[in-house]
Amino acid sequence: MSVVDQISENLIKGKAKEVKELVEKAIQEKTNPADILNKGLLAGMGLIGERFKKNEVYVPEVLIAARAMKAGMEVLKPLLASAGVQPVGTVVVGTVKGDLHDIGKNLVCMMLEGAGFKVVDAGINVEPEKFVQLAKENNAGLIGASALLTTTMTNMKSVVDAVKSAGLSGTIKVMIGGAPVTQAFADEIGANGYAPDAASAADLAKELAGKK
Ligand code: B1M
Repeated sequence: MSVVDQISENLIKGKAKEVKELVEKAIQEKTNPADILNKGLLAGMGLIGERFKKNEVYVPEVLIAARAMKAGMEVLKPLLASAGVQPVGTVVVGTVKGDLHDIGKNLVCMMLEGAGFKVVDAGINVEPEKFVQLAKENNAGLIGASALLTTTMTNMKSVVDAVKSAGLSGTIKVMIGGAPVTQAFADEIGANGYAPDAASAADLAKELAGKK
């Protein structure tokens, strides 16, 4: 089995130490950094995402796999920049104003990173204008808003409106998700997309970024 396949396999099993060592080995063997990323780390994370969508694995397995991916990324990141490997896109992710739930939002961040995005984590209780400010500062084409309360999901419309008010509807797309959120709600508030879970959020982000 090639070293990139071993990286992918160990990532799926959540073996952070092994993934880090295998990435180091691949670098020593002069494997192309883009292959280590795409065929090793991202391929493994993609498979975990597929299994998560099918309920074959659950939140803990995804978190452990994401930790393994981070261990590999720490070694690989400096090489990616010098090899000219660009992220798929940049996305600002946060939980909307008034809402402190962040477990789902953090999962979404991890799956987006696993899909090759640069993720700017805005945190929780994020003001609509803050989403826009961070998107502008980081040249992000996407905002991801999460809400877990029926009382705060209405603040997602304020995020869509803040993007509009800044005159950026053409350049910044807004995707939403969270337990009480539905596609019908996304359509109603004029969001660009809705995803029911973290793995689907990564698929949707790629679609919205024109990478799928
Ligand atoms: Co809260 N809480 N909570 N809570 N809490 C819920 C959401 C609730 C359903 C519990 C209940 O009553 N049965 C209820 C909401 C009711 C409603 O609005 N209809 C509720 C309530 C009422 C409250 C408080 C108001 C309680 C109180 O103080 N009286 C309070 C509100 C605080 C606030 O936010 N202002 C509150 C507080 C808390 C804790 C702080 C104690 C804690 C949060 C800890 C934390 O996040 N760090 C908490 C928790 C843990 C929950 C439950 C138990 C679990 C939520 C969770 O993390 N799920 C929840 C009940 C439940 O769901 N069983 C509940 C796991 C997570 C992986 O799933 O976040 O849905 P989820 O994310 C999924 C998808 O939704 C999707 O992908 C994720 C993974 O696949 N997704 C996206 C999420 N964001 C996305 C964004 C996307 C795309 C997909 O694109 C951008």
